[in-house]
Amino acid sequence: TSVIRLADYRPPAWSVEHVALEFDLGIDRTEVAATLELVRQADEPIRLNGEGLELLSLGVDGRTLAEGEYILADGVLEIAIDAERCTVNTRVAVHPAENTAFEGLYLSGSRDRGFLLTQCEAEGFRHITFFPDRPDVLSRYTVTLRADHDRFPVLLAGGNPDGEGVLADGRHWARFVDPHPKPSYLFAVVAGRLERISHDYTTADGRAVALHIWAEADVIDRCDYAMDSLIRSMQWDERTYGRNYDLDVFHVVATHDFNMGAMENKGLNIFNAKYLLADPDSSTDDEYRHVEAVVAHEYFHNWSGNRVTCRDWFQLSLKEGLTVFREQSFSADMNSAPLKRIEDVALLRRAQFPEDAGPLSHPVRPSQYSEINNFYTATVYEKGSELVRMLAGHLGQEGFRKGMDRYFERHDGQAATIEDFLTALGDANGTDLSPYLAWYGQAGTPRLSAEGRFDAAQRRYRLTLRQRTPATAGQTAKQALPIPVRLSLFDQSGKALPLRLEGEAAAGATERTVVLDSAERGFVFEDVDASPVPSLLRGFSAPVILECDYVPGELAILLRHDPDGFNRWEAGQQLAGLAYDDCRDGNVEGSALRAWTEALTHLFNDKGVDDALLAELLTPPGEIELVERQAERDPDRIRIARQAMLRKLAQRIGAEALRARYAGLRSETTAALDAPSQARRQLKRRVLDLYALIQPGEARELARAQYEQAPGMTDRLAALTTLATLDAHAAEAAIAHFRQRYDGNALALDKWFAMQALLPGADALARVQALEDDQAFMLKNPNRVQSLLGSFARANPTGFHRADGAAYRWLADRLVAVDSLNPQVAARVATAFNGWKRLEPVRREAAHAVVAELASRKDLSRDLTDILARVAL
Ligand code: B3K
Ligand code: ZN
Repeated sequence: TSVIRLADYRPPAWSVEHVALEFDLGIDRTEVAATLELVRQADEPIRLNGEGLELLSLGVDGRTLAEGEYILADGVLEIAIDAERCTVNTRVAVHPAENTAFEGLYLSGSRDRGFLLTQCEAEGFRHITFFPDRPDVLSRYTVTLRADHDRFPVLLAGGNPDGEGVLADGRHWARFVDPHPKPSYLFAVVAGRLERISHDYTTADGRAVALHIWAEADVIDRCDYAMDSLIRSMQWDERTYGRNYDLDVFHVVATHDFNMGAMENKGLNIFNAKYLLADPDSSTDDEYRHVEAVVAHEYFHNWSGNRVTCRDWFQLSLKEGLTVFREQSFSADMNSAPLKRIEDVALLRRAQFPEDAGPLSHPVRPSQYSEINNFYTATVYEKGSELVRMLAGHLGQEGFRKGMDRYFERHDGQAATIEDFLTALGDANGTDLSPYLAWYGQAGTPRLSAEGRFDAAQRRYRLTLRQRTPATAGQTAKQALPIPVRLSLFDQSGKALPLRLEGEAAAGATERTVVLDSAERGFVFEDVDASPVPSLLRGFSAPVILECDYVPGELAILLRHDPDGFNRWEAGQQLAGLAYDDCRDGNVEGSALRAWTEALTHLFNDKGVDDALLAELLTPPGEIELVERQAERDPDRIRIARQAMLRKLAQRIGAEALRARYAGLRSETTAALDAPSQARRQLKRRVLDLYALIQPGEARELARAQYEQAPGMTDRLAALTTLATLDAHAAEAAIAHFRQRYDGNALALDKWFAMQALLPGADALARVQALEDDQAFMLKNPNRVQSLLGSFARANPTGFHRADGAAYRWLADRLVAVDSLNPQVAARVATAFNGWKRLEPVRREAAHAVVAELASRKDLSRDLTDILARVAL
């Protein structure tokens, strides 16, 4: 397969000033006529991308080209021409109902009731028409849709409406004009039977905007929370970044058939229903927050992505890292900032750190790819956001806003690079941010080690910071990066000390940021009376792994006294890691295990601790994160050790206290969505799960009762999970009840599949195989595949990594089947093989055989082949 390299970037040889598209829509066959106004930029032929298109006619400046006057090969239509400008006309046919890859124009739902829609990012537009399908070609679009009125009553495209009318034979038409030049990946159309909810919005700069959320009739009553989230997102971007919406209409459409979360098409966002629909009876609290976050994310792209887009796909994080950062800030403002930070850091560690440590590791700005769709990764998104966060921290709130204003002003209507971004932020603040560029080009998670030495005679504390980044796949030489370390020093009573660095006149705040910009540096703090406890990397000020030889008692001090919720949690996570080491080593009397259980018991009994924070504190790092603490990776042993530490904690808190707390939380049960109610539900779940470790019989009865009386999905699904984890057989009746209660509710059924796919242990595979026979299971729906295959392979370590390799062989077989329908989804699930090399020898051998066999096949898609080739290396 051919490799695309950043170093080979060349500007487009022809630009497209205007494109007029006319669609004659049909489920089996759609014809697309395109008129491109091209302008020469370099001495080269016109090259248009096109894949899977049936070319019906081709003309230049009104003259039909004969065969021989153009070359059509390898997905490129080449036309040699002398003129400086020209008009190219093409007419092609495509076949939406046959498109199971969900890229380009395809059918969502059934033939007789479903609707047509498009997905273009990254390179789907070339499946619709011939075009220079690259993000640095920005054009104005006029789109005309024609279709049968009864079958396709609603016709939508991005841009402002520009007329509609009736045609002969029961057909109708609608036209849309988008005044903002955009790249082809932001193009979208939707056509079919859809209902809508609407809201009249006025932007801060006075534009009247009609907001419409569209969905099929059976789910339209579940769109209100999305509309509420959209309005709050628009107001937040006006307030926080001074960014206003820029068209007269904004459409959002829900589909059950989508390869990813959602898509920011200009003026016509399209959402996976999972991230748009919400109601208390079928959505959990987490899902409500996801809807809010994804609606915001796609809306924020209107500026960070659409008005300023990417020059090439290597710059993907320019829009994605930045937009994730904006979305995270929004969610922090809407909810609790420390809890949001906990959630984000936990996700980074669970999803990005393993990616960065394995064969699929790549820099936030990759230097090469063979399939760009495989680079919509946790590294580009989540680590990319962490890099923006470091820049924002460096500039401060006001400076960052000034820098963003400059970036949007300077690059509005352009396709920009990551250098452009850093330069604009730096210029607006009179500072040079280029040292941070190194973060974008270097893969791997830096290890930050910290060593403190207290000098009683001098009343000084010397903190030595060092950094080192281990070699990653294909990148062995690593350089030192600028690592901002926000820190405080606490005395033994838990009081934060005013900080004065050597050479400074007076002590300042109790928290400050130092930057480690070389391999090693020492920082000397003056006027320190006793050996302090350092609190480092506060707020997770850089995406690194901190290595600091804390004794458990020091972490216990931070866990109890740190006034910041995030740092408290972080101290707890570090202490839990040490407690895990004790359990792993069979050291049940270990001092870390004791310190952890004691500190948490103390917090459990402290009525001043917020319910949601307590629930987080009671959750140690998950099985996937803990593999890092294991030389020989055996998921069964990891689970056993983790369960053992949790049982110790439950014993230390005590059955009586757990039961009483559960009863208290239970008595306040409602389905209300306010933060305290959500927090109670979350804590109740943690408490019941701890209780189940020491009183399984009683916990089962409590879970059963909670399932039956649950007022909403959060309590219902939590109870079902607890019940099934305790004893899958005893949970059968409840599992069957849930299945029947939600028959026909696709999103609820996805949770039902996922819940069972995640049940730990060697019999998980048999359970998953039985679920494949359920009537509601289908390989052609990405959400269903993710909920059963994806959950099992990516998030059920003891189930997937069965020592006999049976689950590996089963997954390989399914991947081939999924790949023949939908390569993007197959490739995503295949990343489950990411960590096979570091498994213990028996599992490693089993996985190796399967991965090598798969990787040698010649009949797989480019998407899946690329993942397998890198994983197998
Ligand atoms: N930009 C889209 C992702 C497109 C993925 C293409 N394979 C969603 C988002 O990040 O907002
Ligand atoms: Zn995005």
